[in-house]
Amino acid sequence: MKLLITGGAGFIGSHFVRYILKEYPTYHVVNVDALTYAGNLANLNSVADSDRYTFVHADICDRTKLDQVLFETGVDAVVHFAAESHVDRSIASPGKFVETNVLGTQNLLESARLHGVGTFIHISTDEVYGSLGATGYFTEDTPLAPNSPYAASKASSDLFVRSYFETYGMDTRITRCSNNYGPNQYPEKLIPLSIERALRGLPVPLYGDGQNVRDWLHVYDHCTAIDAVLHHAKPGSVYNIGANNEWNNEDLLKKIFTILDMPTSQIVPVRDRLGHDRRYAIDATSIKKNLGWSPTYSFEDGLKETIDWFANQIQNQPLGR
Ligand code: NAD
Ligand code: TDX
Repeated sequence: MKLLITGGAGFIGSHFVRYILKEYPTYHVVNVDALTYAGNLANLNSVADSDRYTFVHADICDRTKLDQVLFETGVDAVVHFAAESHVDRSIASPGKFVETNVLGTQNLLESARLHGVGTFIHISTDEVYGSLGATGYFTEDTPLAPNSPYAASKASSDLFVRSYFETYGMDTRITRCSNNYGPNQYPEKLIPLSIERALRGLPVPLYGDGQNVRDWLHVYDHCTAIDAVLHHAKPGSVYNIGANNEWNNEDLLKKIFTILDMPTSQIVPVRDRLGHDRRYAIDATSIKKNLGWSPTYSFEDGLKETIDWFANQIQNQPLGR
């Protein structure tokens, strides 16, 4: 099988590129990435020389280039990670999120359709469902109610993906995952940002009252879930992915500081994020029951491994590239 992976130089995409090349020794991967601030080819050093891996430096908004790549490579499936992915950046500057996440996705769908690509997997997020109160879970039937410009752009792209299934009968599949953590994440999201700042002796910002809740999943477990969707899901399907691992931000930061054996006085409450979603929690029953997937990482081990990875990076080179 030959896969076109977009955003393969980013956090989750780079784990998935390496995962596929390792788990499927006959598969080929073509990685299309624009190398924005979040893309880092060093994430792919271990596979860069593989004759089963090709990197194409391209923007998913560039239709001519996409058509050329799809024509030349004749891929069987697209796994679409490329996106602007950070909520705070979407609040400061929403336009880019519409360009990449909405227009870029539609561009890619159209190119894939015209080149007869078999399967199109769209990597989405639980944020498209909006915010939960203290109880309840997002299921695949929860209505879309995105709150941030990032979430709105992802929900819009989900709807375009759905329309390509309904209108053209294209084999599209959507995954909606909870918050990922693990090595190689750009240090702007809560976990990598806190580890980096703690290790550098800088204040670690905690938004608002610190009681917002997220459901954390190790990036490796996200990769195995996408693998299951790629090989076993039906056209038009939607799968939620999560680990039943809810933490409020204050407790999570305290846990990180405990593992680091550092004083929590470095955690500093700051002004809340605008429109800050209170709680995300995923009901992953469907992917467990229908595709036999389940997460494998313990949060304790995954967090320690992630902290070690960042500590090692900081020792060897300055971050904030
Ligand atoms: P990331 O920001 O680490 O990486 C995004 C990648 O996409 C980068 O390599 C970047 O260079 C590339 N890219 C951005 N714009 C592009 C464009 N116009 N053309 C081509 N490439 C472009 O993101 P991530 O955290 O790895 O997230 C990957 C996907 O998973 C996104 O679609 C995101 O919405 C989704 N997701 C992320 C999380 C999470 O917790 N990080 C959770 C659920 C879903
Ligand atoms: O410095 C911080 N302090 C803080 O308290 C940052 C960066 C975040 N936070 C809070 C905001 C959220 O409640 O931590 C929580 C997690 O924030 P982010 O890491 O920015 O993630 P979130 O907004 O939950 O979105 C993430 O999960 C879903 C990813 O960024 C998205 O790409 C994904 O779709």
